[in-house]
Amino acid sequence: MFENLTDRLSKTLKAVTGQAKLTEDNIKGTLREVRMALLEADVALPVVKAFIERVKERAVGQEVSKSLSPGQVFVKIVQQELEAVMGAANEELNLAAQPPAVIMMAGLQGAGKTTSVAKLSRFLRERKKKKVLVVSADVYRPAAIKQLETLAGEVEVDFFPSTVEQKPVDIVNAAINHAKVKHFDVLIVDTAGRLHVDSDMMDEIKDLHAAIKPVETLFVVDAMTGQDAANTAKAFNDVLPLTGVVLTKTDGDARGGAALSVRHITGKPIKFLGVGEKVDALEPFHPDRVASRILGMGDVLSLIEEVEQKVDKAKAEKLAKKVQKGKGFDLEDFRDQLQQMKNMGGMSSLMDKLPGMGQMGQMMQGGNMAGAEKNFMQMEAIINSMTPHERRRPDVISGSRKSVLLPVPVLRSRISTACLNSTSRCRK
Ligand SMILES: Nc1nc2c(ncn2[C@@H]2O[C@H](COP(=O)(O)OP(=O)(O)O)[C@@H](O)[C@H]2O)c(=O)[nH]1
Ligand SMILES: [Mg+2]
Repeated sequence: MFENLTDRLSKTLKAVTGQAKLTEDNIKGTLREVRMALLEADVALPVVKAFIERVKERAVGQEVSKSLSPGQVFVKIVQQELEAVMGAANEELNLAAQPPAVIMMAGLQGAGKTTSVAKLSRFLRERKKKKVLVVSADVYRPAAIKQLETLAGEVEVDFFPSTVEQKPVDIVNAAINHAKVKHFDVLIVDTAGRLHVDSDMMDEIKDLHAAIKPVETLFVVDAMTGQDAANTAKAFNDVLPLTGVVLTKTDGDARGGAALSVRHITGKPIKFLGVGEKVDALEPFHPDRVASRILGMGDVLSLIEEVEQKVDKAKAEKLAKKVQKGKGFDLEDFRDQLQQMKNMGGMSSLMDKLPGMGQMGQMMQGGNMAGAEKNFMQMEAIINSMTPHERRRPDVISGSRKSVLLPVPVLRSRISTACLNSTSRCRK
């Protein structure tokens, strides 16, 4: 999902990350690029405008953080605003109701309602340990009822039978009674596809909603319809009080306009993403993770935050000054660096969070990475075993301990220059 948008945005933002300074000019240029990228991804215009406005407002006159370059600050703002536009945090289903908690699905023909009923049943049964009953109120197509029955069998939840001769309200009331008697936690109601301009069909679902009072009314919509997904959701929401959106077919959507528009346009959160045809292809929607994915940054923002929290900025500056003054880098300094890296979760954790490094990290995990981490630990132990004098004067270190430190280029040069000016103790 989001391949095109990710491509465009990460290129644009890469250019600004390196900038030492953010000026009105380079912000303007970058914002223009971001705006184009969003429009090409079919994000709704009001969303694009509001987004750009917010980023601009925050980026100009942004206090520059101690640990981040202005370019990085800009990327962080874009990330945070992407999250904000999509709705800050994952919104779970609200199932706090007298059982059965009724969930009603609504949407256009072919949006993925029936498939999503099955996926959601499976999710609730497996992950939330709920006893789930499903029922079809799609009385216009006999095949639709049969489809739900088959899917219910596949995900191993109970199916409440219905026929095309029945009225939707009667079907669902009977299912609710059955669920009460049999102690089901959740009842999911599948409905027929309808257009928001079809007033008879909209009246039908309004009446059904009023009669069964679902705790969740989910609008199921195809991500590939882009900003239209948000507009249709809004039109439905005007008639039917929706509690959330299931965005389907995101596996086929390279643009991402729907994911970005729905919240802003409808005021309702996306609660789940459909990510494939299979019954397990459902993911709770996490705006923060999706924002990272869109920026093609892996989880670099957590990394930035970690650097801010965990790297001792004052120590780093002192070291930089020391090195600049030609006082050199001793083993105390090296140990500090090792410890700071350890604070951040070690090398493999760093690699994992780097953009495009996910796979590389995995490849290295088994071999080189583990070896490197072990080396670092060994070095730290050796340095810890030294006297403060030895740490400041690596030249006095004797042979076997020295050989462990020699693979580190910066230490090798320190040790060998020190050795040139030193006594025989060093030469071994
Ligand atoms: N690739 C993909 N296909 C999906 C997804 N959700 C549903 N579909 C497909 O969309 C088509 C219509 O789904 P269906 O549940 O019958 O739609 P309904 O008319 O709204 O009930 C079916 O072929 C599904 O397999 C999804 O997340 N990804
Ligand atoms: Mg259906």
